Amino acid sequence: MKELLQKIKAEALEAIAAPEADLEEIRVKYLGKKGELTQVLRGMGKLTPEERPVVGALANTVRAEIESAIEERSAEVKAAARAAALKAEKLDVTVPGEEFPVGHFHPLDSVQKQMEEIFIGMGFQIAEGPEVEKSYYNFEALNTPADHPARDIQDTFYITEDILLRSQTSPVQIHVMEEKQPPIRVISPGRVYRADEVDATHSPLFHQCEGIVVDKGITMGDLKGTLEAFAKQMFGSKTRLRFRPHHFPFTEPSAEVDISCFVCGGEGCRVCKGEGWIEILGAGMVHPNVLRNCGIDPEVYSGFAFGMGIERIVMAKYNITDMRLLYENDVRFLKQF
Ligand code: 2NM
Repeated sequence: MKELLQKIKAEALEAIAAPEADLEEIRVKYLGKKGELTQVLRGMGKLTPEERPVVGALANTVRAEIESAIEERSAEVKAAARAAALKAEKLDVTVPGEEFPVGHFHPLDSVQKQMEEIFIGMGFQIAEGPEVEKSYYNFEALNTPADHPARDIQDTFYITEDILLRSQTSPVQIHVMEEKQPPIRVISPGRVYRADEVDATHSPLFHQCEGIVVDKGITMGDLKGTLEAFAKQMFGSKTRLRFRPHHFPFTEPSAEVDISCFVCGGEGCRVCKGEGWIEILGAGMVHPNVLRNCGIDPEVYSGFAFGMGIERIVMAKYNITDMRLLYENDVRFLKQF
């Protein structure tokens, strides 16, 4: 019987050591309820009382040896599998990442946003309105009757005789004033249209940001202070303003406003074309007729208004000499801003 046990042990250990060993199958085959070792133990009844403990002890040793061999091999197999998995999943964290292209705002949008933030910081609200307007809101309410010469340079696209594409964003402000009494502090950025030929400085579609403040006791001083605060934030803290008398039908008095050149500081350079100044906006005190048209009493309230072209500011800021570049959406151009 001892020889049988030794034979079982030798076979089992050999099977366990085999390269493709199925350890569970081996365990069942040798140690299971119907396994070879169990069969031997069952036959122990036939042994003499002297032999029994000796064979029993040997059987236990053989069982323990097979068990530990299985365990050892099983640990080896697991470790090998893990090592293989780690090798297969190896991640080289030093490999440079794949570039993920991220877009950014168009310069017209980023400048408009910057303007909005500056005016919001001064207590203004953003007002929006339709691009298709009644002629009344684009012209008549703004003290610009049909025979007014200002209509020529503001010529726009007509949908019908009295519905048109707005040539300025002031109609938005007319709506605001019609709907609420002062205090009013709004800006209206957005698209506007004019019947202009395309060239380096003109486009039938462009962008404006207009603003209006109406309250008791608003003066030209408030206009200058507000625009100066805007210009210093937009173009730099050393920026100075210059007001030149002008005419707009919807403001009285009116002015064109220049900023000191943000490149040369006023010395004269390529950007300001040697002038030292760059024209950026129009402004004035809201005409009493305009206030009256909106149901606001000019004897009680006064206001200032201003308007600027966003393209013009983008072009000055980035030294762009052809406005068409802003609409062509050539990525090689847009990438630069
Ligand atoms: C400008 C220049 C001056 C303006 C006037 C108004 C309103 F609605 F109050 F009448 N809004 N915007 C205005 C004034 C616009 O653009 C060059």
